[in-house]
Amino acid sequence: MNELQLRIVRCPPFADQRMGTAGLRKKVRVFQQPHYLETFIQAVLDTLQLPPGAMLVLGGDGRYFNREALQVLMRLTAAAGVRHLVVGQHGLLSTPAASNLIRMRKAHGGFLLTASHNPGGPDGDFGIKFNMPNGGQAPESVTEAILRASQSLQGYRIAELPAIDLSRCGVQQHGPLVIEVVDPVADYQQLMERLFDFDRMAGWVRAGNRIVFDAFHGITGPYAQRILGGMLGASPADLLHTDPLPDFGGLHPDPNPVEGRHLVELCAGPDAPALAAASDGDGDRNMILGPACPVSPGDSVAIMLDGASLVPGYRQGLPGVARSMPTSRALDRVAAGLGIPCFETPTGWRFFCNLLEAGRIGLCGEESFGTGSYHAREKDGLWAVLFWINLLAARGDTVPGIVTAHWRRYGRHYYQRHDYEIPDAASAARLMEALRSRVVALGGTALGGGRVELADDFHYHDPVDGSESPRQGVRILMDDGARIVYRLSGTGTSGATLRTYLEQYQRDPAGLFCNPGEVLAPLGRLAASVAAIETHTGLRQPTMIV
Ligand code: VG1
Ligand code: CO
Repeated sequence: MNELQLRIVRCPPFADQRMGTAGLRKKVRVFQQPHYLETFIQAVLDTLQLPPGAMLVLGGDGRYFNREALQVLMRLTAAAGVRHLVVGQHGLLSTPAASNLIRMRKAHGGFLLTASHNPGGPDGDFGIKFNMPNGGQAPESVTEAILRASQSLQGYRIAELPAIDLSRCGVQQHGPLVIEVVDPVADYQQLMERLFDFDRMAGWVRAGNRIVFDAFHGITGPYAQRILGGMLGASPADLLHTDPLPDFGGLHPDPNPVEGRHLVELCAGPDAPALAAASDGDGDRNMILGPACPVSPGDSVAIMLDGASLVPGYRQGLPGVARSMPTSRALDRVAAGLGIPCFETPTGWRFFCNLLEAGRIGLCGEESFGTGSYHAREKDGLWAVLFWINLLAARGDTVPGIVTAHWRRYGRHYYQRHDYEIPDAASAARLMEALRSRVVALGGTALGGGRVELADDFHYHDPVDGSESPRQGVRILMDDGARIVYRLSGTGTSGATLRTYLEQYQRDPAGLFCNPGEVLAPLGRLAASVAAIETHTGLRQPTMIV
């Protein structure tokens, strides 16, 4: 068998390859600079020290630069001694499907090419995540080591390979390197079949319950066609934007009520389907709506836990659950009722992985339209849609029926996120520092008509590996069930985004059906004044409310 021809390329290091909340995200043009992509991949490979002959999973969400980056990845990983690459056909794999493949194939890890819900195209964003052998994103200790490696690299090693054809499934041999091109949907579909009652769900669709799903020209189209269309019988006309496109067809694949306003409008009208849903660019987020009833992500995960015993993959009970700190505390109430622990972690899926791996939790979620379970080590958009379909079919109820019953039983957590886009990152940093310096003194004081019960900068102590993650967001908890959380986004590619998260608990049955915007407006004003947002940034209003 021929050896691979290796070439060493010398170049100065880059200083800015720190991974954020979920991987390294930069403008496509930054990744297109000579040596930029190669340096980062080399830094990952140097840090990991994979055993000779290792196996890796590669794939992405199909966005602009995916194809070119994959060819580079194959050549660098081959040069590092990897001998088996499992690659999604056409270079495509959804984030949860990639996580599953890494686990199923017992690979040594995987590179996921995606900037998730960030815009795509030549002027948009690109990104890379590295996932570990457990299928979850590299933890902070590893991403920091990768950063250090990238900052001292003097070059990289690349193998000479022909342009690899990824258009057909099957095994190719290039000298000692095996490249296995796989159907991106098949293993994922089998995984879903093990978790859900597809007969019952298909019966529910046959009974006239219509599902509308929007893939925003991201990765989930092929998955939705095969699973929602093929297995459940959803009408092809109701599966929208299902071909993955490099620029997402000009859409912004971010499943929230702003980008998905057409679904909100559809559900508000007379032709509302029984369930409408959407996912993001890389397939790990979900938005769920029913007739005149958008479901907030915090409610969604709480309702899933409440109904988990009706879904085959969860019938055996769950050891515990988790939510990211800014996510609403609706989940905590259901967990308390079941007598199971509810962990509170920093933002970003990687913090759930230790808990999932240790069997401490079986279900988890984030306010940012992300929900997942023990079945993978990433959040999973289509899985959440299937979970809801199974729940609807098993309960024989509607989305609004399930949601209002939930509020009546547990009370309602009114919830909104106000984002402020701040062009000058330095002033955003100053705002957070000023807030940090005074937050502790707020404890016990009167604020906005209530009393502050707890005020701090969230510090996470990982109960599994003992690692510490300080400074994960400023939170102010009031004695009347209100809460404000502040943090800076870790997924943007220019300027800074301040996220303020607002929550107000309402137990009174007479107050369950108010407009969230109206309920939370005073808290939004309080949040802006406590952080002096206008003084620091000049912004008088949030840039986006979800
Ligand atoms: C955002 C969300 C966070 C999510 C992350 C990745 O991070 O707030 O909850 O885990 O995106 O989601 P940030 O740092 O911008 O707030 V995605 O779908 O990348 O994969
Ligand atoms: Co995503």
